[in-house]
Amino acid sequence: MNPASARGIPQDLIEALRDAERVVALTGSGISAESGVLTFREAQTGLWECYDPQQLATPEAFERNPRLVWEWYEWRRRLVTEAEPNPGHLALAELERRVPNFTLVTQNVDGLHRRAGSRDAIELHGNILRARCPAEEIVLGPDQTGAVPPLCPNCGGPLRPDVVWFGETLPSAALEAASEAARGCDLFLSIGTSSLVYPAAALPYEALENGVIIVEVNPAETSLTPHVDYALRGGAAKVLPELLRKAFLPL
Ligand code: BV8
Repeated sequence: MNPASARGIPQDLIEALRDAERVVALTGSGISAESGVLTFREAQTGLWECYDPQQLATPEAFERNPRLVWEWYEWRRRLVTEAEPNPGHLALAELERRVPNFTLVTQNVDGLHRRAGSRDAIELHGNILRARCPAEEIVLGPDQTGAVPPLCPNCGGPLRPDVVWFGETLPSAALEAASEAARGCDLFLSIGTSSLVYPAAALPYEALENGVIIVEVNPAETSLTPHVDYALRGGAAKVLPELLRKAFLPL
């Protein structure tokens, strides 16, 4: 399908969003780019520039060098804590209030959607602000022990970031809820994701199979682009507020 690549936002999309009963938004690290948070595939900086995130975000890396992996997450935790939600995050929190049935699904672990006011974001890949004990499946807040990585207060084993690493399965309840929402919605927004990481990247195709209108918001083309109805070329922090303004301006 050749998407309407939008210089402006097509009127029929504005009306489709205004009339939609059930909307799903899937976000990736691109929506946090304008908050100053590196996207997952951008080159890292400083101490971490010689590391490939995909090599660090694995259980094998943590097994091999728990201190290195924990310190990488500490660095990222500090970055996201200093970051602020941007108008793209805020627009999705507003959309949740405007649409009768809205589901936000995020691949991001930065917690910025919650800070922007989104109430029920489905965090498919976990949350970097939480840690957990793999042996006891308990989830803890920030560490007090000072060890690196911190130790579980119950069993004394090393805690790990409460995120899903490559090679690990996603939380089944979260994935099932996201999949059900994608299959049953009227309009699906894919925002700020290269659509490369599965099984999250399968969600827009599940919507497509059910005749759902698919909209992509991304300054660049992705593997999903040929399949969408509308490809809005631009940053989420600009495109999303504009889309909402046009769809929900006081009539
Ligand atoms: C699993 C948490 C069972 C950690 C992350 C087929 C089926 C199933 C699995 C696989 C499969 N093929 C391969 C696999 C394995 C793997 C996978 O998908 N690999 C890819 C690379 C091929 N999947 C898994 O391992 C998953 N587990 O399936 O278990 C299994 C196990 C083994 C083998 C088979 C099956 C687990 C995946 C979860 C990994 N954890 N994060 C952490 O963050 O530290 S994923 C990580 O990538 C982040 O969560 C990130 O969100 C996510 C996806 O990346 P994007 O968000 O898309 O970010 P990216 O940088 O790529 O793109 C940014 C986009 O934004 C760009 O398009 C850019 O143009 C755009 N952009 C930039 N600026 C803006 C913007 N957009 C809008 N506005 C802007 N201003």
